[in-house]
Amino acid sequence: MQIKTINTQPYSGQKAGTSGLRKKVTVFQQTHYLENFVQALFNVLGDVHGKTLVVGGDGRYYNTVAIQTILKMAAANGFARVLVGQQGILSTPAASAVIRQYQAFGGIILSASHNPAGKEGDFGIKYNVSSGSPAPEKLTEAIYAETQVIQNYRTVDTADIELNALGIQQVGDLTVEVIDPVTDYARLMESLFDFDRIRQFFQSGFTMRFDAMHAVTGIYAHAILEQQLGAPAGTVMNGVPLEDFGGGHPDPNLTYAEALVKQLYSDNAPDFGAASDGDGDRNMILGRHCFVTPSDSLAILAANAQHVKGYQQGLAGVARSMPTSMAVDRVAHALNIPCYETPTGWKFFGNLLDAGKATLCGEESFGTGSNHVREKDGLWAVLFWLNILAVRQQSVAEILHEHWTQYGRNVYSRHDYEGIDSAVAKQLMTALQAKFPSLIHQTFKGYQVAFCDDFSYTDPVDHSISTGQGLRIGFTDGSRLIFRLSGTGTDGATLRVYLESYQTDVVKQTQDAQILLADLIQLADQFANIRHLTGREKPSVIT
Ligand code: G16
Repeated sequence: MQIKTINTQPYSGQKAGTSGLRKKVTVFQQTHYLENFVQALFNVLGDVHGKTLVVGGDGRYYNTVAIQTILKMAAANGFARVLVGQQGILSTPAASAVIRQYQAFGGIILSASHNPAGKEGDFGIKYNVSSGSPAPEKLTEAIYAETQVIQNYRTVDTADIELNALGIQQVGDLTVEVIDPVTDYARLMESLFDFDRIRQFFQSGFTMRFDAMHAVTGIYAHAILEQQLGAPAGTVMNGVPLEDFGGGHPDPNLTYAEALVKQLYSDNAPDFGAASDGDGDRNMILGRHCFVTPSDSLAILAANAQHVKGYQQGLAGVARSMPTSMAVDRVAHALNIPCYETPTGWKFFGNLLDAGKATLCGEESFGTGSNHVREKDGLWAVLFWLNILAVRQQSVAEILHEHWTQYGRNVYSRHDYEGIDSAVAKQLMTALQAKFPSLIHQTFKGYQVAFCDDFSYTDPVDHSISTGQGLRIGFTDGSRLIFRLSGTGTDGATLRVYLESYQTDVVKQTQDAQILLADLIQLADQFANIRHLTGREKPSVIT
């Protein structure tokens, strides 16, 4: 088969954000845009002869077009084998699991996660290394540098590869194996959780709704929840993956998973509700008339890990991203295990997991996971909760409230201002940081400022340093205000304001977070001048 070398010119801005390169589909459709990025990646990887690559995506518009391009380029660049999900499908955690199981050299995941899909929507590409972890910053920076000097790319002249039928095909010297996207992942889940017990739990009348939001987890949830665990048909809603995710925004939060939330707060609500995102790595947990914040969910999983077979030998440690509430820190303290605080982005957990320093990790952005893969894992979190519920035979609300009684409640909320002008967003952050010296040690509404900084992180394993990871204002009672610009959006900028206080009064604990945080919400506006600078009266999303 003839290898063709095609001349090209660099595109500016092929820089990975919090999780890979995410752009509008129309940007990816530009001549050689995807090819440039993929060749830059292959150039940085060096000699890939004899190596195995995993390829798959969340099924959004442009997924299979991109996969055909990548397979042909993989053949031309010398890979020996590519494992690709049937119809080009692999959820992000499943891709991580497959990379690990088959000891692949790495994997390419096509996804823009929770960002909307379709012709006018977003597309994305990211590379995961042999541990199954998203590429570290050193690698993403090297890829970016390569995109800026790229002169040509290599591909082969061949017909499209058949992605619908399972099995092996040859593309020149490259072996392409189309694999079932669910099988390996489902087996891994069965090794971690007590499927028999969960099956009995469903048989005893326990009810749940899982909202796949017309995205990739539909396939996994139908197979695992309904077929393997015997949940009644209809448990999975919006379970047919669509190229445009049904026109929705597959972000499992209280705003975008509104239909599910309504069901859980209705008179005949099921016992348990959960949702996942576009590529299956996020999760939202709901009980009857109750919402569990991702930060609380992480703390509860850590506190109950002894009930779950895959984790009952104990946790080596836990890790959370900096803006995630400190609820899990309290559990770690009680368990006498370390708790690590990392910048936002799952890639920062990779070294801790590889080094055996952390077993469970989580982020406020609806991400929870463990050392079973190197990505956050939506369905895994749902199964973890199901296992705990089946063992404890209590409702979600009972478990949550007992947790708060024991550890206190880290009252938490995130306010997002989406699609604001990028220049305004930068100005807001610069002005806020400039104010820090005037805030330190001052008292506002009874909150005394203990520290203000721009979070930076030194990785305890490879000692790499990441700076500029979010502005923090910490108060003497442990409350925090954090300001960060999103690294995943494609429209203007998104300002995220994270609010946290600590409440030990068991009566107050059950009040609405927005009420408990009212003073901090006002202080955030006072310090950062949000309404004035953005012209927004209120956030676009509150979680
Ligand atoms: C990605 C990363 C997450 C991170 C999130 C934050 O999530 O994988 O680790 O917490 O971005 O996004 P932002 O920078 O917008 O706050 P995902 O699900 O989009 O891959």
